[in-house]
Amino acid sequence: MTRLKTVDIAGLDSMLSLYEAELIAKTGDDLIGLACRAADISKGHFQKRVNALSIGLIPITSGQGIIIGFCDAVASILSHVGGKIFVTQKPDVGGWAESFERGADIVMMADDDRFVALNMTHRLVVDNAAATGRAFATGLNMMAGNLEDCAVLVIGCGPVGTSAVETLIRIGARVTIYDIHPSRCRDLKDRVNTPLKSAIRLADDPEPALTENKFILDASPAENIIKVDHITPETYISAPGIPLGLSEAARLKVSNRLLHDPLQLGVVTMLAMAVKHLP
Ligand code: PYL
Repeated sequence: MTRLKTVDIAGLDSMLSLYEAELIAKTGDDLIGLACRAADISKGHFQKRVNALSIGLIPITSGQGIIIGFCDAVASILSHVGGKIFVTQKPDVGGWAESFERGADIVMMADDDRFVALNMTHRLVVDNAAATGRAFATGLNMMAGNLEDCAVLVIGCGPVGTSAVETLIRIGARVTIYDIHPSRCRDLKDRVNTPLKSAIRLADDPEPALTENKFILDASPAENIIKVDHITPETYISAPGIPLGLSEAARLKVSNRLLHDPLQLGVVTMLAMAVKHLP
């Protein structure tokens, strides 16, 4: 998983309204709408439960340590969609103690390997990678109109790509997967939990796959893997991968038929998945 840098999330809070207006223009719905569709819950269920929730964000110092602005960026996204959000004064154990003292219903934190939302009352764990894969696959489906029976290329067979493939198969898309490490493609196909896994095609060369597929989900950290010649007027790209895998010319050519953000869609979808089973 690529580690975000402070520069990736700088100004995210002040740009949220503009970001959401662009999301509505691309997909027809806002952050809550897309996240609820990705989590398969109603907006009413989400808003009724989220408004009653207290959510604690705990900075974590393990591994490469704290990313300046990370917890504040997550807090600004969550505040944008509802709920009582706080970032703990202390990191790690002190943050856990504060979350309990302040009665947090959900606690969120990230180390170098995982970013999770923990539902304290129902002992549920929601992983950002799983939520992000669902969100960006759902967003691609919304941008494109309907991906049922459509060919979709997924680049990157890690946790985000795996979740995206499962979501796309549930939607009824015909999925081709590519990863720079072929074994990861085979592992994904073995790991994907769907009876339709046999329908997944494996690409060993990205070039023909990028030329043949008009619908692309890039869940890889590869830079400049999607080039201007791969873009047609019918191309739609959903790109949870960081950094963005399009060349500058490709990004300009695909115009607004591109979904990409460092945190927004995955964080709101985590929250939707965390409240899904609340009574
Ligand atoms: C969750 C993000 C999305 C993309 N990459 C993931 C990442 O950067 N993970 C590392 C997060 C570290 C956070 C740090 C802190 O500030 O608490 N431990």
